[in-house]
Amino acid sequence: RMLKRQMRCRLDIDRLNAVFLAIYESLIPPEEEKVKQKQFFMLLEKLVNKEWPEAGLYIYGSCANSFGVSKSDIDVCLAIEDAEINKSEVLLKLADILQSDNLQNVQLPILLDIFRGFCSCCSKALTRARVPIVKLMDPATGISCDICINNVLAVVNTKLLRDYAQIDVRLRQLAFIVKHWAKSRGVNATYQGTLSSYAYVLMCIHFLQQRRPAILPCLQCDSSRRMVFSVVLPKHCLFSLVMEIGHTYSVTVDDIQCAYFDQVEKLRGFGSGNKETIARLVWAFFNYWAYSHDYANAVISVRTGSILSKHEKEWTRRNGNDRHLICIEDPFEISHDLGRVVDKFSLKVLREEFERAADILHNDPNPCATLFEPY
Ligand code: 3AT
Ligand code: MG
Repeated sequence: RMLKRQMRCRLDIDRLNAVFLAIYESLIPPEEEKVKQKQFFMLLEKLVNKEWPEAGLYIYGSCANSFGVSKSDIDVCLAIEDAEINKSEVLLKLADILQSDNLQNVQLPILLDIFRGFCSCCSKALTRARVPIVKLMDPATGISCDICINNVLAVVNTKLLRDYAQIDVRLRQLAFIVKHWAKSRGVNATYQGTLSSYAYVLMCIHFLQQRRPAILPCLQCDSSRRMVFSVVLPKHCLFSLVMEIGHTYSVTVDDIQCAYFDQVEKLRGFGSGNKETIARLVWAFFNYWAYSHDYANAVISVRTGSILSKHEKEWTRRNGNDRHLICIEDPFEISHDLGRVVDKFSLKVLREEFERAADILHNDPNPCATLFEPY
């Protein structure tokens, strides 16, 4: 009877696959939007290079990590290699440049705000200096953009996420659905104690690393490690490949060494031994966070491709405003728990939302409508 129930459940869940894929497709930004973002970025680059010829301008966050849905804001980092710089002064200068008409025949971006609050990616910065940002809007396209200074770690973690996304399309599909759910249900706001989009994407990567067979590898694992994986070729031939995965990419940022295997084109097909559909993965993701995750002891770690213990990370008690109630290790800044914004009230909200999502997928006759219902 159990087997029958599981089989029925499998059929029911897989029936939802087309619906989830359609939602995913509808969220992908159209090509023309990407082109406009690029043009806007090139305009910014021109303006910035005139004043700081040595500086680099980088897009990070969802417009560059391939997890951006249509109409996302652009996150931009201005990298200036000068230890002495005063970030606020640079941003004031930048604001000045953006307001003065020093490019002919170009519609300049509108400066919306300069503020010293938290940049979206630095809500972690409770113990660090607050990061000032400039907010802009391109009048021609309505594109909004946040610029901050020297947030190079975010540029590097953006690359890591983008590289993971190239290995198996199910990561991008799952993360789009999870982000869409989190935004619809109001659980994607670090200032309210819920999780950032970055944290949700890491949860998805970790989850796919844990499937059996694994859908994603661990790109940061020791350079000495060999990776064995199966590739299913047409006509169902199964090949086992053994690959040495050394650290082909390595940079040091703020004294943190960021190294991993980034030749991801060699890993396409890594997850092909696992045939789980996107609908099944969405259901299993919510089920994991609703009913299987060990909130009392576990830390999810994309860096090691495993679950660590709070004990070994010394994340067993509250430290100032940082709590460790849901623990997500940053892949590079490993002392940084992305869950530290979550307090006991917002944890309850989060867990209830995970349970709600899992139960809807299990029982609701029309789950997709209910799942994304605005809260
Ligand atoms: P949205 O589509 O804008 O919701 P996003 O991926 O752009 O998603 P955020 O705007 O929250 O996510 O953050 C922008 C980037 O900043 C994403 C990631 O590269 C970096 N980032 C965000 N939060 C953190 C964090 N707590 N620690 C380190 N890097 C972070
Ligand atoms: Mg963003």
